[in-house]
Amino acid sequence: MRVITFGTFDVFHIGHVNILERAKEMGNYLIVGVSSDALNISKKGRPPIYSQEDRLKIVESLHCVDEVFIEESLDLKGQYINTYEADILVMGDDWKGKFDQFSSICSVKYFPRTEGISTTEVISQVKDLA
Ligand code: C2G
Repeated sequence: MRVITFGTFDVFHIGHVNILERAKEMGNYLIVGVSSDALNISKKGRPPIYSQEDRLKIVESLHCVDEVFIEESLDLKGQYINTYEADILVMGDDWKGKFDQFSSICSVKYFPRTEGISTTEVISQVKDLA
């Protein structure tokens, strides 16, 4: 089974590893769409800390990840699912319900987020230490 997931994966942390490992357990081939810098600015109103090239390289280096690409737009999700012939779409439950429309082309699963960590919290903790 081919699994696809999406994310920014900025300031890579244990919550990211956990969802990617859980996604891989759903099948045998994991494809990850890494949000472009421009998409991150439009979603979060700020540029990511790490560039899209670096974030792509970090995610690609994980042994649970088989293939990566840059996610240019949230609106292309259906197209990405078809292009990469994904059987299952996995997302964290902060996106719960948001991608249910794709259940006509693949199975859609939401996993609980890892508690107590987020890129925003890490950035703010580092700022406090500086
Ligand atoms: N995540 C998690 N636990 C955390 C933090 C993140 O399980 N503590 C999951 C999110 O739910 C998401 C993935 O890790 O499934 C990537 O998180 P982000 O980098 O924050 O991705 P996001 O900016 O939400 O982009 O098309 C969808 C977007 O590209 C998702």
